[in-house]
Amino acid sequence: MLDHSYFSEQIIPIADKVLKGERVGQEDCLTLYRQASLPELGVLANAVRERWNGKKVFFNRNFHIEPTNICVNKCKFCSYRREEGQTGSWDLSLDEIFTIAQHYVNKDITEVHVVGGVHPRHAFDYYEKMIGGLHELLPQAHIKAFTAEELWKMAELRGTPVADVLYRLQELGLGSIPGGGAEILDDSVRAVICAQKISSQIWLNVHEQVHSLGMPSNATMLYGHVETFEHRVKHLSQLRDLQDITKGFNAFIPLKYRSANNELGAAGELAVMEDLRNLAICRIFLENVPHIKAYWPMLGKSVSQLALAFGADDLDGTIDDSTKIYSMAGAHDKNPAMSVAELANICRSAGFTPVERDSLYREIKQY
Ligand code: V47
Repeated sequence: MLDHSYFSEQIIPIADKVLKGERVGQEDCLTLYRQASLPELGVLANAVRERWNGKKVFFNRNFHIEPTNICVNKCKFCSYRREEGQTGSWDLSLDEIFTIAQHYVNKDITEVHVVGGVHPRHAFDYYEKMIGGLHELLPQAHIKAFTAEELWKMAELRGTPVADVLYRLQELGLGSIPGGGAEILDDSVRAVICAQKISSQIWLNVHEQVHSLGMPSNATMLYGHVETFEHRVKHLSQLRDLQDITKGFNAFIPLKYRSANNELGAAGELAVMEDLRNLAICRIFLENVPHIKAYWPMLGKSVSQLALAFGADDLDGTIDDSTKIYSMAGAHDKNPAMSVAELANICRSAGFTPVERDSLYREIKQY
C-alpha cells in the first residue's frame, strides 16, 4: 500500500479509490485536472496501467493510407483539408491506393490504417473496392479504416443506414475502425471547432454499432484548444459509459492539438507538462479501457517515451512515413517512421517490456 503522505489533502480520497481499484467520479476527475500534481498523477495512472498491462508496452507494424485530403468539413483545427482543385489537394484513385499497398506485399506488416477527408462525391463502390482490394492484396493485415465521421457521411451519400455500410465493409475485410472524429464530445464545442461534423451522439452511436457487429474500435480526444476541463470530463464520461455497455474500445488516444497552418492557430499549444497530466488523468478515469496510446507521430518520440511513465502502454506502430496529418499541423517529425528495433529500444530504455502486438492486442513477440 502506498504512503498517503505522498498525496496532498484534496487528492487523498481520490488516490484511495484509484489504489483500491475503484472508479473515480466526474467531480474527482475535475479535481484531478484542477489540483493534482504531475507526480501524484503519475503514481495513480501507473497503478491503473499496471493492473491492465503490467510493464508491457505494445506496438505494431503498420502503415497508413490517406486516400484524400479533400473534405466537405471545414474543421478549424485541421491543417490537412483542401478544396477540390486547390493546390496541395489529392484524391487517390483505387489504382494509386493499390500501388501503395503493393509495396507492403510480402512484408511483415500486420495493420493498414486508412483515414482521409470526407470526399463530397465518391460513390460507395469506391470504398467497397478499396477495402476488398486491400484485403485481397494484404490478406494477413488487419484493416482499420474510416472514422465514424467518414462512415456516417458515406451512408448519407449512399442513402442507407450506417449499419448497412458497416456490415458490407466488414464482409469485404474491414476489421475495426480508428478513433478519429471524436474531437470533443460536446455539441457546443463542436459548433465552434468542427461545425459540419456529425454530433457527439451520432459519433457514439456509430461506435456502438461497430461494436455490436463484433468489431473493436478506438476513441480519441482532441484537447488543448477551446475546450474546458469540464468538456474533457464529459467526453471521457460518455466514452466510459459506452465502454460499460459494449466493451468494444481497445484503446484511447489523447490527441494534442497542434497549431500550425490552421484557423485555431492563435490558441497556441499546451505545455508538455499538461499533455502528461491529461494523459495520466485519462488513464485513471477510463479504468475500463484496456489501452492508452501515446501516438508518437503527434507527440514526438521523446514525449511518447515519457508518456509511458504516465499511463500509456501503447506506442502505435512503425508508420513507415505514411501519414501527413500531423506534420502538416506542425508535429516535429516530418517523415514519421520507426523501426521495430527503435520502438523496442524506446520501451526498454524507459524500463518497460516491448511487445509487438496485432491489431487486437494479441502478442506476437516480446523483445
Ligand atoms: O479526428 C486533426 C486529429 C484525428 C489536428 O485509432 C489533429 O489508432 C491535433 O483519429 N492537431 C484523426 N490533432 C487521427 C486519428 C488517429 C490517429 C492515430 C491513431 C488512431 C487510432 C486514430 O486527428 C482527427 C483529429 O482529432 N487532428 N488535426 C491538429 N491540428
